Amino acid sequence: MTFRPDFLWGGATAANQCEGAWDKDGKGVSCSDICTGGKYGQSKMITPVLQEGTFYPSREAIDHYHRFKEDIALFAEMGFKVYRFSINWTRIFPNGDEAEPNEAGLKHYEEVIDECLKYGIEPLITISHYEVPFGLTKKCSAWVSRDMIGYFMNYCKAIFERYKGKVKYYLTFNEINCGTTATGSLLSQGILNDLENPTAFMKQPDNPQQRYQGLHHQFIASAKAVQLAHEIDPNVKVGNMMICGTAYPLTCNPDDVLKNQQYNRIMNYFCSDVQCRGAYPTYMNRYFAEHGITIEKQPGDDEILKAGTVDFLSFSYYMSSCQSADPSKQSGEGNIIGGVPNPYLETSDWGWQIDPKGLRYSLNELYDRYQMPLMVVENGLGAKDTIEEDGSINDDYRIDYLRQHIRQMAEAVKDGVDLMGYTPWGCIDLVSASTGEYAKRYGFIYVERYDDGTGDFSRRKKKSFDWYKKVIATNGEDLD
Ligand code: BGP
Repeated sequence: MTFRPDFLWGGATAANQCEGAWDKDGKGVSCSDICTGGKYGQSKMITPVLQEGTFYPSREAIDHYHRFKEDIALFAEMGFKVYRFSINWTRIFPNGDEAEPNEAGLKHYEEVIDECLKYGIEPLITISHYEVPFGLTKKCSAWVSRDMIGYFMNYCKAIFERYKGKVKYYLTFNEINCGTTATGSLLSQGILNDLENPTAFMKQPDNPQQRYQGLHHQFIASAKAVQLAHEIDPNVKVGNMMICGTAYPLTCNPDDVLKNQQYNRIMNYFCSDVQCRGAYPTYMNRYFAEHGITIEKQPGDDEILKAGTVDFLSFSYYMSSCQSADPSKQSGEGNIIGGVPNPYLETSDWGWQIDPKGLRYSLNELYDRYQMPLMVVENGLGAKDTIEEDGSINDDYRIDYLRQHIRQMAEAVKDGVDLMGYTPWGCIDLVSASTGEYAKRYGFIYVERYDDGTGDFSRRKKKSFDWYKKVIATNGEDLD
């Protein structure tokens, strides 16, 4: 058997992309709630002042808030061992800065957790997945301010205490390294400097000084959360979560190789170096100096980072890219991680380059570097699905994508990587984070909801549903 017997097969979602019920039971407004719908090639908009008559996909999303029992029953039918979901911070602290948590929010997630446990599914909770309270953006520019650490710790304390004994696995910040790019400003860090006018999501004004200071605060908050979780319940394991944007040098020209090394350091390693090793890597000193960035630290910060390293490393993996030192090489459109297209790879309908072997390569690189258990907590193919006349959805392209990636995970395990689990993204169709649309579907379960606001939210199994069920039942041995 290739995968360990307790391998955590499952699926992943995030509250802002699936729950809907955006203003129910005392929930406040999150940074995702001010984003409109968009589509490939047409950026969604950030509207700090909500606009009447505009389509905001997170308002209803796929109504998982009201239908979680039906959805978890379907996950159980596939044999899930784990369900990765996020708690929407604004259900627990609507503006982020209240003294007491909102009981209705705590109760809701307790019901979700209990429903998972009923089927023997481990809840894996992302504490912050693109759901920074917009109240904190307005109050203090969110993670730019050190006050955020206190607000975040109140939130962590409330959920760690409430779910003690029920939840074993937490992730602190989804794709924390998004904060190394301008695209992460709002969703990852809650930074929005113009609070009056709409801004295109794909063209957010960039302020690296703010982003890197924000990251420092997130590192401290994450380290403190790891310690607090262990104090409250020593059985809990806390992981970090990064977007794994593996890059290759476009050519063997040493200039490309160096460019690529630098890219990988900033994009892929910086945050994990801090969170897994407990200290800033030395290569950042030069980067900060050359980019005019000064990180304001307080006495004791270095000790906090050392004491709060994570128990495991988790990451999303969708694609890879190439780096070139030649400025005439154009960046690939749609590849959110940027970079030059790889001539050896195929590209999805949304411009993401499909690279299963890159997953094996990345798992090996990460394991060699950190020697800690790894978990692939997002992976999948965003694609258009069609309902056939007989009602079936034959998503062979998705099965093929997942099969190839699981094969490469198996190779990595044979290479010696300690892999804990796999939770493909959007195990049920949901709203896309980058484009804000329903049409980009990832699920094993189809949801009848469309970008024009029609659809009754009903669920139906795709062909991949039974395929994944068999994969889980055979612990990844039968991928046909
Ligand atoms: C990651 C996010 C998810 C998810 C996924 C797919 O970046 O953590 O929230 O959405 O990517 O991306 P998209 O929805 O843009 O296709």
